[in-house]
This record gives sequence, C-alpha cells and structure tokens, in this order.
Amino acid sequence: MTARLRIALSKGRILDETLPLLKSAGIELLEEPSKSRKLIFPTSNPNVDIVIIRATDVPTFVEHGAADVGVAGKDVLMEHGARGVYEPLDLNISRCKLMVAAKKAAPEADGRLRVATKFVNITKQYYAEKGEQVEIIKLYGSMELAPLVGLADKIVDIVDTGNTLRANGLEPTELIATISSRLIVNKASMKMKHGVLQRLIDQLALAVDNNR
Ligand code: PRT
Ligand code: MG
Repeated sequence: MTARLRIALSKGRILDETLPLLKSAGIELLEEPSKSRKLIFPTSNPNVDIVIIRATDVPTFVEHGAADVGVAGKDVLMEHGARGVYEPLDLNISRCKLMVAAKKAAPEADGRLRVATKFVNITKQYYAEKGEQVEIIKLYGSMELAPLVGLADKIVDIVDTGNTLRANGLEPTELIATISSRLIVNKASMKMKHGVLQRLIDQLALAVDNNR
C-alpha cells in the first residue's frame, strides 16, 4: 500500500513556481485553483492532494501533521521558528531579500528607533544581535507606508526588484537575509512515510537542479 500524502502550498508565486516542480514528480492539479473556492485539491496522483492556504499558515499545518509536506519562504520559516519541521530541500524559487529600508537620505533617528514590520521575531532578533534597542511596530501589510506617514523610522520587508521601495521614496539600508522557498516535512511523516517522501524529495531535487 502506498502512503497518502498531503502537500500545503500558498496561492500566488509559491503555487505558480512549485507546480512545475511537482509536475516533474508526477503530481499535477486536476483543476485551476484560482477558478475554485475549494481548499483541498486532488491531483493526478490518487495518493496525493494539495491544500492551498495562507503562506504564513504553511509551517503550522506541517508542524502539526495536517499536511505531510509544504513549501514556505525562508522568511516565513524564520519568523515562525519552524523548529518542529524538517527542511530537506532549498527549492530555489520565489527568491528575494529580507531588508531594512528607510526614507531616502533620512537622518538617523534621535531616540529609540521605531521599526515597522510584519516580521516581528526576525526584527527583534536582528536588532538584539546588533545590541540596539528598538521599538517594533507590528503591521500586517503595506509596511512601505509607515516611514512616509511618520509611523516608523525604518521598515523590515521583502525586497525583490526594489520597485516598491523606489516608488515610495524608500531605499534599502541593510540586508538581513537572502530568501528562497524551502520544502518542509512533518517529522512523524518523515518516519512513517519515509519511502514515498524520500522519493518525492529526490524527484524535486532533480527538478531544482535542472532549473539552475
Ligand atoms: O500576500 P499574503 O499576505 O497572502 O502572504 P505573503 O505575502 O506571505 O505571500 P506571497 O505569496 O506574497 O509571498 C510568498 C513568499 O514569496 C514570501 O514569503 C517570500 O519568501 C517570497 N517572495 C518573493 C516575496 C516576493 N518575492 C515579493 N516581492 N514576497 C513578497 N514580495 C512583496 C513584498 O512584500 C513587497 O511588497 O513584493 C513587494 C516587493 O517587491 P519589489 O519587486 O517591488 O521589490
Ligand atoms: Mg504578499
């Protein structure tokens, strides 16, 4: 008997860039998720289905075994902690940088630096390691707005082309980490479904190499 597998992905760039990799492992969606309100999708492999959830929820699903495997940005994994999952493969997709940014030619803040971000844990750790006391302001999106309206001196955000920063008169000041998306695996699944998971990891690794 072949073990059943559930894969957790998020809509958008991760789904778009993971599907071709899964295809080379013989796993294809049977319907277009953007045209559906479903959350669980069957695939061309009767033993595999795909759940499509928020990017930040992927580590939670995999950690608790609600999905056996998932794909998540390293930023999301760093922020989540992701201690409860294996991270066997860098898929080398959805690449970007996690950066500190500020208004162009902004003077250094007097007093305690205010940093707006959705990456509260990463930001705390980054400034703690620098030995700098900062006030972190948690936002859920549109971080770029914060320096423009005086909510914060700096932001910590994802940068790809830099167009979003430029369009808002901001510039990157420090690199925190280079980011790509990773395959993550539930620890119990890795033991219980080792054969089928190791085969999937090997097939994906081959597809990643062919993309380089
Ligand atoms: O959008 P939602 O709130 O549902 O979740 P999410 O933003 O976490 O998901 P999604 O799909 O936007 O991103 C998934 C993953 O893709 C992230 O966790 C990153 O690892 C990776 N990734 C790669 C990016 C980008 N590139 C990216 N450009 N994530 C976000 N962006 C955004 C960024 O937040 C900023 O607003 O694009 C803007 C910057 O892009 P440039 O090209 O203007 O610099
Ligand atoms: Mg987004």
